[in-house]
Amino acid sequence: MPSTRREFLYSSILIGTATLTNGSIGLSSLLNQLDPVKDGKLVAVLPFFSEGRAGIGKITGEGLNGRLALDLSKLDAKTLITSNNDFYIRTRLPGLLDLNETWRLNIHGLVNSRLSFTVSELQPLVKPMGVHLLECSGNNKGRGLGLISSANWSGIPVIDILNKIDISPKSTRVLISGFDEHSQKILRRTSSTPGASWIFSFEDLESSGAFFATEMNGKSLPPDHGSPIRLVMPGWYGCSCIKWVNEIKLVNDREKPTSQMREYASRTHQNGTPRLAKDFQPAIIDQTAMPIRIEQWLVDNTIEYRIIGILWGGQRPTNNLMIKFNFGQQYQPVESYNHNTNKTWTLWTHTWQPLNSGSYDIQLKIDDSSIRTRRLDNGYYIRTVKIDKAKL
Ligand SMILES: Nc1nc2c(c(=O)[nH]1)N[C@H]1C(S)=C(S)[C@@H](COP(=O)(O)O)O[C@H]1N2
Ligand SMILES: [Mo]
Repeated sequence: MPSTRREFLYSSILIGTATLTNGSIGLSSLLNQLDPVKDGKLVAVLPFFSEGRAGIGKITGEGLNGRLALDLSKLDAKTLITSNNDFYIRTRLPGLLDLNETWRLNIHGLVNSRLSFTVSELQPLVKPMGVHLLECSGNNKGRGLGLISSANWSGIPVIDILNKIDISPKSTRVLISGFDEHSQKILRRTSSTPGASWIFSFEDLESSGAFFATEMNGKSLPPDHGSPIRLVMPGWYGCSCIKWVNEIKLVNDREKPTSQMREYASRTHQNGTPRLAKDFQPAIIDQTAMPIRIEQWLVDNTIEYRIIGILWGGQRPTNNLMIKFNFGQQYQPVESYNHNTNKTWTLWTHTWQPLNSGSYDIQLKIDDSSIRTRRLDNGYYIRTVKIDKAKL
């Protein structure tokens, strides 16, 4: 598209701002991000119905109550790597943690000799780890489903550390713990339990490509994201990605699940709360998709909608994404996307011309029974939009 055409489109978007109705998202903030692929004029961005905006784009609370949700409505091709300031936060720096003290990673349990590393001793092992997405298993509509982000990480593969340890043959599992002593009072409504640790099999750590992150987007790890060391479990829910890691304990199959594992048992799709850590299933994010922005366009004097969404989780790329706009309707293939990684999210777009006014529940599915999609199947990510034809 010639640049003059582009400029014309951008200026018409600017004029469009004045026509925004209450509850719509400010278009000016989308100006630099929109790719006006359509020959038309963007009129409005519609909000999702019956969702909260708590802590979206603004840090709320401290310590265990601290939260920041990403504003997903602004996500586009240029912001697929979340900046350190925008990356979602679930639990801020614990009040009792003094980052000025020398950090130690202590290794003990079923080992033939204990080990301890300082951060400077670990530094030579740091490598680029690439882009990986994190999502809180408690991601919810109260925060616009914004407890999800993606960053470019550097760190140390967990396997590289395990290889330095003289592990007893009796050990079958690895307990990874982080600092989690908070000075702040725990608010009941956030229903968070202090104490952050998770138990993994050696196979979990190896096959997922688990690593101890020390850098996020080329900067040392920010305090709220687990400075100086946090675990990243690629493809697993955020609750297993322990921050402020200070302890590795080699354990066996008799080890009980940690309080964090029990707290998150249902959100990580366990069958009840298993009595032993070994009976927990990997906290893997299944293949998932949801809409993030509903754009209203004027094209050749007719209103049409462009839905922007994301596809994330899963173990292998798919081209079987389907969409429907209410129960009872037929699913149809999503128009445009190129899914080639499961490490981070992929944008998709779909044009939609609803025939009637009303409320539409946008639901997605993967038309491939060999791909597990538990949260798509149970409707977790259905989002609702209200179309009012009289207002056009
Ligand atoms: N020490 C510690 N680590 C923790 C938590 C915590 O409360 N304490 N929360 C976990 C949860 S539930 C999530 S979703 C991720 C969030 O990481 P982020 O805040 O860097 O996005 O950290 C995990 N690691
Ligand atoms: Mo989480």
